[in-house]
Amino acid sequence: SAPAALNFRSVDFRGRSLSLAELRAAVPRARHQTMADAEQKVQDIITAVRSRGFSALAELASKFDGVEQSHPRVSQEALTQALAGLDPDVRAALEESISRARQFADRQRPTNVDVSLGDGAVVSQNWIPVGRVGLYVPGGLAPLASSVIMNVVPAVAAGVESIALASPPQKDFGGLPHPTILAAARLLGIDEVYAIGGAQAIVSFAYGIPGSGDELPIEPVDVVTGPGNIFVATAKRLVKGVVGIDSEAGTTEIAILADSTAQAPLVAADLISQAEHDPKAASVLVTDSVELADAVVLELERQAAATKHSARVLEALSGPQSGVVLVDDLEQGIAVCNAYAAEHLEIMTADAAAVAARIHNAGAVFVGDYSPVSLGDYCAGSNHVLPTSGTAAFSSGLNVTTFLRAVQVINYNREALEQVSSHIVSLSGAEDLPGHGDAVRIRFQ
Ligand code: HSO
Ligand code: ZN
Repeated sequence: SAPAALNFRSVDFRGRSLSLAELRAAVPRARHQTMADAEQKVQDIITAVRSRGFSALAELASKFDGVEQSHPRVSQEALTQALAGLDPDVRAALEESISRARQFADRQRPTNVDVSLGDGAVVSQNWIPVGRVGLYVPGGLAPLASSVIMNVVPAVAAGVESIALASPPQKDFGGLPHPTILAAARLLGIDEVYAIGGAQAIVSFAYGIPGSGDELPIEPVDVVTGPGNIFVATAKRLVKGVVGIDSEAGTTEIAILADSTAQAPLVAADLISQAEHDPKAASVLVTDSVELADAVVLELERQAAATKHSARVLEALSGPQSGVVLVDDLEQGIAVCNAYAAEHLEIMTADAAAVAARIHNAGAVFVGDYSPVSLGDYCAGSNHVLPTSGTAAFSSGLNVTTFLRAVQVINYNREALEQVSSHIVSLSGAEDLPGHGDAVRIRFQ
């Protein structure tokens, strides 16, 4: 079918002084209704999976993936075969990506602290890995083998002992996840892999699935991570509290802050690179240059027509979640970007590093013409599982601390406790909790 025409919307903020709340409301965004619809669908999946376990998973695999499944666990032979059949160039690329991700992750582990607050009074903070994690790797519109790396490497660096991975079953591959995804899992030494798609994978990890007879169970996990579409992100939001999550890493977004020095062909190519993920993906240009905005629209038209996933790209670029935001100057541009809190923010301005330093809301910041999002997606060493839809204002991209908890340890001796005992008694009285004070006093009677 002929691709739709490009309709890259334009929002004009010039000459308007908008509050943070007004900026947030006015930036291009997906409509709220889409979120509510997804929530209802995911709620139904939670109910089905929790009440009917593997038989619900089989029904969902049939309905969404067109695959008939008896048990979703992928065999060791399938993992071994996938690695054996992996294209050598792709293997070399995965290995380079793994090596860079490891070097960065290994340095992220926070150090424990022991603080002495007087003789015999020590408090410590110890970073401890969670016991078991469930990692999700998308495979719907594209098989994101690189997401295996982005999930697994920080979990291993954190010291997580039990790691399970899920990715959608593929009709074209005998109901298994995509072979490149299986090969990447094998390369990283992961042997617990499931062919489960989208929201149902998140739900299976969060609640676990009991086995019966010789059917292996899926043990519940402590933390679920991974990128995905709106259904995956919604599932993570709904199971949060039952388990920990990394962030709501949903339908991808790119914002580019550019001035008149930016090169329109590069700006357009990067906007298209993320629009390619999903017809609902967001590509936003923020600029104080009308000339650049016009040049980018021409480039988008030219490049989008020629790209492989043209229809998907044009739909994403033409949606209400995409467009150009015209600003008075860089100052206002920075305010818009901080209000938008993009998953990925590229800075293509004069002195890009100085501008980047003023960004405090973004999943990840890409500085200058030679740090495109594609670099971060595959091979920068940084992580591509990042908070979307404005959640970067309060959550972080996937990293080693996603899999760690800070446990505080309190170790006072008799003299050290005695020194503060009167303060404890006073505060316990002030809070009308005298039992708290008594628990200290009894030690000195
Ligand atoms: N841009 C996606 C990640 C990805 N891209 C994987 C290609 N492969 C979300 O950050
Ligand atoms: Zn991408």
